[in-house]
Amino acid sequence: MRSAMFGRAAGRRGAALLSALLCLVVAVPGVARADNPIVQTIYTADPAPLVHDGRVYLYTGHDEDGSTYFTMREWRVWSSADMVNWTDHGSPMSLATFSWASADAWAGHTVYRNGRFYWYVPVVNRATGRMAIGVGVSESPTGPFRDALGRPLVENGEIDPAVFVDDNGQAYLYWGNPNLWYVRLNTDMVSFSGGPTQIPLTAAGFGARSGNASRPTLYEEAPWVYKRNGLYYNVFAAECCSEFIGYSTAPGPTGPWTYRGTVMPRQGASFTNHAAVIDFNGGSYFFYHNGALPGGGGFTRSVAVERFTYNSDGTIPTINMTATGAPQVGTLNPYVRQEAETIAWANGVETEPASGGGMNVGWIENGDWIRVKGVAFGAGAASFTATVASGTSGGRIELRLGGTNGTLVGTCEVPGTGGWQTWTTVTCPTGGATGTHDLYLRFGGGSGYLFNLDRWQFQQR
Ligand code: FUB
Repeated sequence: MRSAMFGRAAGRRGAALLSALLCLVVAVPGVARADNPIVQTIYTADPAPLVHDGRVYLYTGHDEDGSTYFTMREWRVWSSADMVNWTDHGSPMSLATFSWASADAWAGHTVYRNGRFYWYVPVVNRATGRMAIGVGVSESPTGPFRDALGRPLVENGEIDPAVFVDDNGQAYLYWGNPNLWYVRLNTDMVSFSGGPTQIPLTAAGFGARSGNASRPTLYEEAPWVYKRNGLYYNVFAAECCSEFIGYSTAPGPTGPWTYRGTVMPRQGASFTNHAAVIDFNGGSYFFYHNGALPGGGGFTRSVAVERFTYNSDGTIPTINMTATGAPQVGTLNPYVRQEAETIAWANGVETEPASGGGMNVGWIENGDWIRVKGVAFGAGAASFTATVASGTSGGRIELRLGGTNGTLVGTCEVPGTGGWQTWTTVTCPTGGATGTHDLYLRFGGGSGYLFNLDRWQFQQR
């Protein structure tokens, strides 16, 4: 996966800029630091979170580096139990999954039903040249996903599928730009009853837009439909360009909709936005995208998240983009195996598929670092173990608390192992790691790429 944002030559410029942006804050121990956007190793777009078994699985698109259009060839999955440390699960679905698709791996949505995960995505149908909606299916939230049908589920040249399953089991697929459509899905989730139906785009339902006779309402694209306390919500991208996020509510899943106003104003250096709303562990979360990473913009976007509280009447407050993001839910346990690609903030590194499954952190150079937030050491750690590989002569992992120059609680030397996927385990003693801290894995060594890191774990005193 050497095409990531901070890949080899060009990527170093991005990494240097990101370092420069961050050093102002990381140099001061104890100062809160940006956690948005969620992913720093690649550009991500079009968030679609799913809560399952105590974790949030975040399905995204992937804007290619240097893209000057919505150049997107694969989808990505991340997950978190605490909303700040996100595990990279790589790309379990791409255009190649759909033999009939030729381009545009755009905004999708994943739902769980019948023991399976169904991922609805818009892609170009090679045979017709039109946007169509396909369905990936997997028994695991992290895939791999396969084509459920071998053909589009539905095709009318419009995009941005979103699925809502009502309490009575009836599922609805919504999608559309410039129109807004729905169809009733059967319980198999890959067929439907009746035909696609247009939701009337009225000013009362979706707000009035002026100066655009062909698009008389604010509705643009990206519907996200859910139900809360008996009220149905449709949160959508409004009035391109640039887009803001608006929402409507209804007494039923098909309307009639009433426009309720702005959720997120036009902000954030991307002319599109794309929202998703979930509840997790007692909090409500609003996902969106912007152009906040170095090199970011309308075609190089990044997914971010904010926590919010509904107003007492059920309306959604105005939510602004922040660099701080959502607070951590709980802590991270360092005494169980942690994947190296579980990251609150990454500086200079990338990820790639590991030979033994999952992902590893790679492209590590002298001075790069990873922040893992809210690590609960308790009474103290005695040692640290990491699974590493190096096709050169290795380097070292400095374990620091609170900042890249924070208290050094251990240093692990990493040897050359004869290959970037030739894994070995290194262990080093640690001292002074007690209580709960942000852990910085700071990498050091000579020039060039030093080593890869697959996983790590502390041992208790
Ligand atoms: O990412 C490609 C397109 O941009 C999505 O399908 C739209 O929602 C907009 O975010």
